[in-house]
Amino acid sequence: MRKPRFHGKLPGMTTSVTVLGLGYVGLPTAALLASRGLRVHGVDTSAAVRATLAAGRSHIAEADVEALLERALRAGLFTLHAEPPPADVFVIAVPTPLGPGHAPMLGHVLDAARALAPALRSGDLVLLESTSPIGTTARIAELLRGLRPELGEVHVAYGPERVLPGRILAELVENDRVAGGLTPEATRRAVAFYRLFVRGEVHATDAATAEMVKLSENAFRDVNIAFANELSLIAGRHELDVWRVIELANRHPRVNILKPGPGVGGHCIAVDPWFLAHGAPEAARLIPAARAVDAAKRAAVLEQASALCAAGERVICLGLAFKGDVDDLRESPALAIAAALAQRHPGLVVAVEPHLDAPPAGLEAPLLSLDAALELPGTLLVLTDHRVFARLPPAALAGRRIIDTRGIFRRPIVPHREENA
Ligand code: SAJ
Repeated sequence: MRKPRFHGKLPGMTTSVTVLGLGYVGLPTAALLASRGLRVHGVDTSAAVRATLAAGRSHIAEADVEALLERALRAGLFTLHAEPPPADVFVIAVPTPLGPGHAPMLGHVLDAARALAPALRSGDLVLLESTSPIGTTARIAELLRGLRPELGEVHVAYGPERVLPGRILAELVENDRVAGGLTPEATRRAVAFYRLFVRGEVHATDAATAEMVKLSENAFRDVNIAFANELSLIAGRHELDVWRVIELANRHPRVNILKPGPGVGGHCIAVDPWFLAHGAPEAARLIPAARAVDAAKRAAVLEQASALCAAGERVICLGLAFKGDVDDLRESPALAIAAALAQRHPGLVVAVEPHLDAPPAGLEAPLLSLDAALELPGTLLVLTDHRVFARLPPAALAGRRIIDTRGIFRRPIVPHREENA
């Protein structure tokens, strides 16, 4: 049974929240908080982002965020700022990219902490949500103590986001959440804050555990996708259908192999495992190995397509986004493979990405609509599992060579009995 949820105000009567970083996590979170009646100050260092949002337009393609944003603006509950205004709670949701040597770059997080320091009051809660190496929350607290030594207690906690791009608003509300403070009081306040809008359970822990939980989730996924990709490489050597192998292996009650693909993309799963490995390099063996398998899978797809181009064949790359039905190109294996292929074989590569109007930076190949591309002869290289590709009728594919890295054109599962019938 679920515990009763907190529906009232926070201890200390929270009425206002300042959200630093209005990207894929910060913007939906800010809009959701405003929809719960809280006064939300949105802070972003980009004037262009602030102007777009102030006009009621979302700069991220994410279901329902724009409608929520418009309502929040109309209600006067969401305002935009270059510098953080005072508030009861500060939420930091800025990027933490990878730097040279796979080292986490904490510059944006530390800048955000420095920026909010002048607005801090004693008793405020500072909540870090950015994916961060273990120990970052403690570092923020230390930084704030150094900048505002005269303040009484400031509560600092970590509350990692777990939302899936494409379903962000729904998952913000429905998913369980982990919240860990540097002190029991910071944990209590962080848990109470999330219970204002989270319908899933909110689990209390300490800050460092919460940091490792977040990293473990994405590393788990990366290692398991790498396993599926390794199987696909092995099956290829034996000329076996890896999809069939996985389908049948997954009929075992304790086996659940993920899907192979052209490699892992996005700003999370391809990046976060390094945050774990970097903190304890001598202990981390599987995590770097999974990253190496990912690189090997990307290279294998590129070589397979490149061999066709070398023989004079046109290759039509279906999809550039890092996964199906999103417009996000960050760390996309699809884009990386298409771009490398086009660079090696100018004039022989075209791309289809229904979410874009023009080829993205780095891709020296024409971008065609799906219909226009299917008018051309050539091999179809499926790189992204967009639904619009999967729904292509068999007639549109007839007589073509297809490299289906995502398995979208496979026949539906054939039950064992029928197969043997
Ligand atoms: N992928 C495969 N095979 C699979 C599953 C995924 O190749 O079986 C690929 C996708 O095509 C994509 C990449 O992996 O390129 C990642 O996609 P995803 O849908 O697994 O995850 P993300 O990156 O969109 O979001 C992840 C989620 N984390 C987990 O599922 C553990 C999300 O809950 C996190 O909030 C998000 O990272 C984040 O921000 O950390």
